[in-house]
Amino acid sequence: MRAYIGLGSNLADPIDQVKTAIGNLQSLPDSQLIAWSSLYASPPMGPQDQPDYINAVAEIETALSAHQLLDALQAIEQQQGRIRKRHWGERTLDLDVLLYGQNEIYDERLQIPHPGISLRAFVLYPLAEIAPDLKIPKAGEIEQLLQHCPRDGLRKLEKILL
Ligand code: ROI
Repeated sequence: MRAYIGLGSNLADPIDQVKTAIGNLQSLPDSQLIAWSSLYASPPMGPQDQPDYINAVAEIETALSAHQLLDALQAIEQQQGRIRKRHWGERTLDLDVLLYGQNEIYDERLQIPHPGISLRAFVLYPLAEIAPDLKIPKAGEIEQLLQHCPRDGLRKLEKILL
């Protein structure tokens, strides 16, 4: 299955956190890292008294189920010493399953497509960079969503090499 993963960090050297996490995605079991976006800096969504975020999106091909993938992503978060201080607050590393094929999954652990996708510049722009022709279940063509999504202070940084 083709899956897209959102990465975000605003604590403990966020650029390094996101780079390390993309490297760790290369070691996901039964999966292959296909593509990853540039890094982006974005003002915090949520409480404003927290540092800017570094965001990126990665594409994988995986034989894991969506829930197995979530488990594996949470293991990476833990391995990188995840700290989350408050709801909608600063965190060392967030890894979200944005899309899992064209599947729609809604349960206690997973909401796919991720509910934030179509409104969050820090998800949509990096996602469109690596998948410009993507169709998002329930939301539509990414090209169309982009046109209605202001950049909200999003800044494109470097493309990282692994
Ligand atoms: N804000 C930005 N800019 N980037 C994020 O990744 C991010 N993640 C979050 C909340 C707290 C909603 N705000 C964010 O979880």
